[in-house]
Amino acid sequence: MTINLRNEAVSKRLGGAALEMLPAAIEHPSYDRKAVSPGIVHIGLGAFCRAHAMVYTDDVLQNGATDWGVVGVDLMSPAIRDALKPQDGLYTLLSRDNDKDNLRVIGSILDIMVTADQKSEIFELLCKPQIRIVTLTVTEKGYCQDAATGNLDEKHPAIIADLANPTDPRSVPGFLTEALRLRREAGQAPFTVLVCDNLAQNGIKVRNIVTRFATLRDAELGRFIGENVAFPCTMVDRITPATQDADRQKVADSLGVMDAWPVVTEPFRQWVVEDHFPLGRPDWEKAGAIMAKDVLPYELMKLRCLNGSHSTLAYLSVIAGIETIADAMVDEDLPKVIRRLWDEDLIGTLPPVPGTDVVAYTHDLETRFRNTGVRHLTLQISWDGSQKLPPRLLEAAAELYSSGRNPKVIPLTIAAWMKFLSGRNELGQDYTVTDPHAARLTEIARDAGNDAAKLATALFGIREIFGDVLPANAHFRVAVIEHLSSLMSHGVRKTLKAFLGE
Ligand code: CS2
Repeated sequence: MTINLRNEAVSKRLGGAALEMLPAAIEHPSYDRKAVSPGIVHIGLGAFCRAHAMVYTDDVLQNGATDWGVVGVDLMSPAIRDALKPQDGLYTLLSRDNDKDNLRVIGSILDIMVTADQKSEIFELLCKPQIRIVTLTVTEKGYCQDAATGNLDEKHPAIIADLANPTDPRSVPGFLTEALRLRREAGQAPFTVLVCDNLAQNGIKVRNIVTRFATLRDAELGRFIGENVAFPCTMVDRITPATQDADRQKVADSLGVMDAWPVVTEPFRQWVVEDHFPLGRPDWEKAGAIMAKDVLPYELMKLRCLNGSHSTLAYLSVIAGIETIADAMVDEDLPKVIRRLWDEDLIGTLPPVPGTDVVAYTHDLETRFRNTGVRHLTLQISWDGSQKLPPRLLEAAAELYSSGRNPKVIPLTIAAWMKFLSGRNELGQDYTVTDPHAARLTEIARDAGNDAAKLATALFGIREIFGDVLPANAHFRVAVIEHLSSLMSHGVRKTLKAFLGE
């Protein structure tokens, strides 16, 4: 990681010793961090969890709990450890509401470890009785799932490798299975696994994935995990783009010390958690989390309305050369497209959500998307479409068709994603298609060129994305191909004008 700061005067680093020197306006832990012991291991320390679960837990520690600190684990790279360890795990959360900033230093991460060189130490920690919860934010693709069914992708290279060498895992299912096996061997009751990624019924899906992996490894271990490990479902929400150098500069200027990896986010946050924690849990409800019996209605509302409209904005914007969500929201047509997505396609598919007016929720989303303080790149949201489109929009489309209704905007989004795979926008600029299936997808796009039917037909054939039902539906196929032909021949602007004029 390179850190370029203009302000040479800021040479001191954020850390325990710097807390007392921070300007009075900067909130920071007032609890004694040295008196806090770890109760949670968190896997995947990206920006999102540091704007979300870590903040709820910081609130709990601020309220006086001392046994729910977090040890972060990264399965991929040492970058986050190398940035945060010299800061004693502290980092700054910069929450921005247009031009109003709020800065807070978060203290819930006590230590950070990396599997590449600390695997046995991490497994040892995971066998300790005081670790009662493992939380995860590893993105949709991190679970090695078949996105269309939500089942374990048994052909995934990391799964094949982990089944061949299960005591030295590199995949998330392999890692959780090995940790649970070792913990059982150590005579400890299993920790609760709390999946904080955007999958509908995330706890149920990941429970099935891990149980399946464990069964392929050893049927008895699979049975043990399936019967004894709790995987509560949860809905997570806070818009958190990747940190940019300008944000580091802003934080350094405000704090007077350097933070190698602050996180920028919006003021809004929401967390709904299924209340099933056999070994106990922090009082997250005191920090504003909703502890619920049934999380599914919240998950569907958030995944479809927020994430679904994000993907719609993202693909149309990337091909039109619009850089951020806030820019897309001042476009003359794009806000109308997502309004139609909500009103005509999505809202009708949702079960009632306790205490929530879903139409008002979509109006609040518009306000959140318009926040110019959060530079959320449309290209970032475009990542991993093969994993994101099924839970966000394709499942809703299948439900609509099966009840005799034709979705209007979802086929347009799918067409935009297909067009996006060409890797070149309408201004003639190239961008990278980031996706676990990128090689296959971009090859199909290259091969099909400007032949909409050929491109769509080849992509519909990918079962892991589209499943079997939607590609067999003539209404869906025709609608996608029509939009795709229009995007190819007339571009985004004219396609949207024609679509909105219908
Ligand atoms: C976004 C999400 O990148 C994306 O795909 O849709 O990260 C979104 O910002 C969060 O889920 C908001 O909670």
